[in-house]
Amino acid sequence: MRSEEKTQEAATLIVGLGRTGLSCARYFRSRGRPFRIMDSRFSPPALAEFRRAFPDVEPVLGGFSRKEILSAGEIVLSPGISLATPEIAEAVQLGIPVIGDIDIFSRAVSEPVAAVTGSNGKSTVVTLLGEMAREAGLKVGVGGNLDGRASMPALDLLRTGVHDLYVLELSSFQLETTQQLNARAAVVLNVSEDHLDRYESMQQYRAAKLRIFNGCQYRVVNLDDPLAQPDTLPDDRVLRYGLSAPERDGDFGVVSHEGQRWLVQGRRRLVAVSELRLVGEHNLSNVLAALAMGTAVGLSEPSMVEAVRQFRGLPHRCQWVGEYKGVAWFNDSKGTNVAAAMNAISSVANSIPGQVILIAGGVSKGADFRIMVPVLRGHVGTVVLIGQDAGQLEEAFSDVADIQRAASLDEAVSMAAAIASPGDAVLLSPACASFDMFQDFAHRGRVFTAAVEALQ
Ligand code: UMA
Repeated sequence: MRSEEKTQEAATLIVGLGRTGLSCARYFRSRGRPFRIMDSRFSPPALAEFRRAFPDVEPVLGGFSRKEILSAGEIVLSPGISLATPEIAEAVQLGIPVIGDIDIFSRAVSEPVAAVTGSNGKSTVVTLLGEMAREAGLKVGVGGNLDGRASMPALDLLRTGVHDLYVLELSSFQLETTQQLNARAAVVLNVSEDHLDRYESMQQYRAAKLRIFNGCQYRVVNLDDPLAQPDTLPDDRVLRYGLSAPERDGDFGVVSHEGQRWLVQGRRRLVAVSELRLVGEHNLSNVLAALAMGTAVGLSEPSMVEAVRQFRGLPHRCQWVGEYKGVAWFNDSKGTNVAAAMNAISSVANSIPGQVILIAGGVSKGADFRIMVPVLRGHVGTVVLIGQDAGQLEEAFSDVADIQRAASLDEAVSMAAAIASPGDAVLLSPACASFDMFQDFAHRGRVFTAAVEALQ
């Protein structure tokens, strides 16, 4: 065998040609490292972009070639592919190193990394933490698992220059292949059933999440969720948070003081709950997690508190849009099913003195809207209905709320504005899909936001 062939065979093999695979390819090329790339699909999502950027590399497509995999010097596995995939498991058994993009990332950076995982709330905490760092004047790179137009896989963050701090959202899939993250601060927000199609048990899923603490300096611990806590904790470099009054001076928690609830560290009041634009108890927990993480990476308290006050939430998820004439407006266009809409209604209702005016409707997907009646009762005075299945929602809700019908979302916003009184909130949480009137939920949310902003 000629020596160049031998080198090529033993090269790094990237498995997966999605966003992660592409980011790994770019990274290796920028370092002059040869690589091969494979995907089990014939037409993986990043193929066209890959071919444009790397015309000299022919991807192996349409299956996992055992021969290619077992002759690789090192395998970089994309998060969507399980380590239990037979060809990958065989490679592991043969001692071929199988790593992920996060391992490569953590070896490449010397700046501090704040790492966040959990079953729920990851994106909120990561986005808020990024805002806190920006408010503190840092150049911050925010990415990882985080979904959305502006977000980047971890390695792509390195292409946008050196940052003072990296804030990564990490999934259990990414953590499976992460040996030593060495984060400055890490948190598991919560652990609840998820991805059990990939894991044999909750224990296995939880174990993947807890790998986030490998080699980290500061562990941030949620006192309210035992499953999210590491099995052993050192005595120092632990920051704790929870929704109760703090037991220890450095803990973050919630207290009542003169009729107001406050987020506190120890006995120090940081920000009143009424000042937050985020709604729902789960979000108080998310804000406390971000405060603890920010403290661990050395952000100043005034910048963190200011960012908390300004934070409107993630786009289309119970996002605060504005307050006009004493009425708060929320965009929960991502509430495309009954369960999501019910959560949004109770979160908003519990954060305001008045009633909720709900804008709902669209494509019902066969849902049973009567399930929502107990949540509507006492909280929702009027429902303004839009979309093709408005009749089904009217039938379910007409005993508990006033029903209005609107021909468009713009009209629904005008009707809601005319009905609402100071202290009320108008919430778009459709409990339905959007494709009868919009391209997708994000388009629906943008139309809503523009209509609300036009009220001014
Ligand atoms: N796949 C194949 N064959 C392959 C490679 C992938 O069938 O050879 C399938 C996978 O089974 C999966 C899909 O393709 O269903 C995507 O897998 P991928 O690893 O190529 O995904 P990427 O495009 O690299 O995106 C991944 C994350 N996706 C997953 O973990 C499934 C993205 O998180 C993440 O934003 C991105 O890396 C950058 O870091 C998305 C996600 O849904 C938002 N994450 C899950 C979640 O949040 O619940 C974990």
